[in-house]
Amino acid sequence: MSPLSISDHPHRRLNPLTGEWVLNSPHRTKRPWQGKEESAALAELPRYDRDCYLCPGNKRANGEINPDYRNTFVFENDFSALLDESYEIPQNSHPLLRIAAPRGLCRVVCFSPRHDLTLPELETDEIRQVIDIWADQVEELKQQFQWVQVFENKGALMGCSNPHPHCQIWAIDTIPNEPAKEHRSLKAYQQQNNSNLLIDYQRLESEKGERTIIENEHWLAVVPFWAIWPFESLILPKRHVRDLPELNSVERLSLAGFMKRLLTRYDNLFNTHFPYSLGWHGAPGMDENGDHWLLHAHIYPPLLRSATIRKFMVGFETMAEPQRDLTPEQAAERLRLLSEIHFKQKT
Ligand code: H2U
Ligand code: ZN
Repeated sequence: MSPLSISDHPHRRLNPLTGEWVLNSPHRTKRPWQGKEESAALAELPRYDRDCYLCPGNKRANGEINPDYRNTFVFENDFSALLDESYEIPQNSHPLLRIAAPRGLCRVVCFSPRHDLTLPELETDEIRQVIDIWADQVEELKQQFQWVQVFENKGALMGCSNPHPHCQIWAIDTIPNEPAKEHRSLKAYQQQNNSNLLIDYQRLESEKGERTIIENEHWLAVVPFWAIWPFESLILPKRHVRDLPELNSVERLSLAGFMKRLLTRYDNLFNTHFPYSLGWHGAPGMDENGDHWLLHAHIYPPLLRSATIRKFMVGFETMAEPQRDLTPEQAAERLRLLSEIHFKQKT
């Protein structure tokens, strides 16, 4: 038997946050590519779009008029997926037909009045204001709800309906599937090792460097060892910060510049506004002790080879387990080699 090489041989990697495996097939990257590689034409967007329901002064679907906001703007989602109402669960339902009735609420956060800018194109102090809003919202909603999910769904490929820079916040009085898996794993690791899983992981990656995309005094961005999406990444703080509100002002400003650099690299990879789902995870609300948590952001971008060629989660992946060809180390290296000057500024 020859020794396994993780850059050449098929192998599985374990995600310690979820307890799930991902199949890596690095030998397949050597196969010829016969698909199309075209770059997507970028739409020229106006600074203000009178048909946009997020632009300042415009009317939303429910008839409300947005204020003439100058920085950020938060409103209750007019089509909230969750409602802040309680319902009585019908008794004696069949155990195979279980239901629950979560209480919650949904908000939308506009990052900027400018319709034509994306997060990495904002100034650092504008991104800092977005971070403050995230932290304030989490702080407020954690008083009432167990889980507050801040997420940005960016790009038509991700099903985002509007290019106006915005994110969503959903608060729910239960811990949903993904954070629940992390919650269990982080807690078990803390109990077994008397140490924090993500702090240990951050230190390990910082030392190794092979999966690091960028790093500064307060933050680290890596393509995680167990990444599923081709250019997936994880943003980790270097201090034991449990959730967004705990970030101090130096860390917030540092994060703003850090996110600008990181997201600019993503855009420069295929000269496009790189689509993704980005979301923050941190200690749950209510009376949980959250010491086993470390605040982090997951970035899940679907693109694989160009602005138009995406990875599909189909076949073996939906039927068995996720699989990737490009290794996390190769993905990190590609992101590391890119410029931090946004491609739109160059042209
Ligand atoms: P996405 O484009 O990221 O899906 O989100 C836009 C959100 O904005 C979506 O959840 C809400 C939708 O419900 N929305 C309003 O609250 N008011 C509107 O007038 C249109 C869209
Ligand atoms: Zn707009």
